[in-house]
Amino acid sequence: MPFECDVITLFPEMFNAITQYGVTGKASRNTVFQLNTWNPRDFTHDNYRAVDDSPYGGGPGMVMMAQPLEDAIIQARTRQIALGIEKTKVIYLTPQGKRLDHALVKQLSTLPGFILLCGRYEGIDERLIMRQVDMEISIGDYVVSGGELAAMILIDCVVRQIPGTLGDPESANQDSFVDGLLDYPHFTRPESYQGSRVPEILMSGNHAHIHRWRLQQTIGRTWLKRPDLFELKFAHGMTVEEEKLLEEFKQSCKSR
Ligand code: 4G3
Repeated sequence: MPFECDVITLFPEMFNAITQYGVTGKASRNTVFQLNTWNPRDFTHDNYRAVDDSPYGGGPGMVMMAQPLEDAIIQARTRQIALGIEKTKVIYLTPQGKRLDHALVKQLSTLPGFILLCGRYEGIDERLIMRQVDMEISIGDYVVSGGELAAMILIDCVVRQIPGTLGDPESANQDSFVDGLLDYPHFTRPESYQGSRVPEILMSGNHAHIHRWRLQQTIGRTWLKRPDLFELKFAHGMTVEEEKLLEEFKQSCKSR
């Protein structure tokens, strides 16, 4: 059964970016996930096909009206129910939502599907949110011009966790953040690029040494670049081996 992704959006063509390209494009062609878009403009009844209006109370910009959005969501819900998904979740992408992280991505990837609501203009009539939205998610503390980019980031994160998306079943687990730490550095040919050489240990063929070096880079780089993640991960202390790897990393920092 594919992961069923229904999206409420004024700009359905934007989602070609994920259904046609790269890892998510392949997953779409292989029906790892199915994406359906619903345009609220198709659910308007006036001659102008208006989906927005000026805000009560005044102020700049426009607000998305509840009715076209609600009718689009009901159609999306009906389709998910027809596919056997009885209690789907409607997720609104908004800066006010719960911050997306790897744990939330993992949780969402266990669902049979979801409905994503993409806002434009200054936002959406609050009564639509009260009536239809089950969860609010934010991709980070910044604002983009529409919820579409946020929705595509969420879909990409979730789809790559679904078995069958990535060639090697291990590759989703090899990533940064999976263990709460940053990734180690990667190198490929040539051995020497603009006078800069690949670390000797990676050429040694000694896999125990290579594994130890990569673990050291993972711990060291997290300590250096993301002290917040480092604190979280090692709040209850480090093993003797981890301490040793970090001390050695700090020494190598000083000597360059
Ligand atoms: C709703 C989500 C939607 C209200 C959406 C703007 C950033 C995020 C929008 C609003 C968005 C995020 C569309 N920008 N951080 N823009 O997840 O003011």
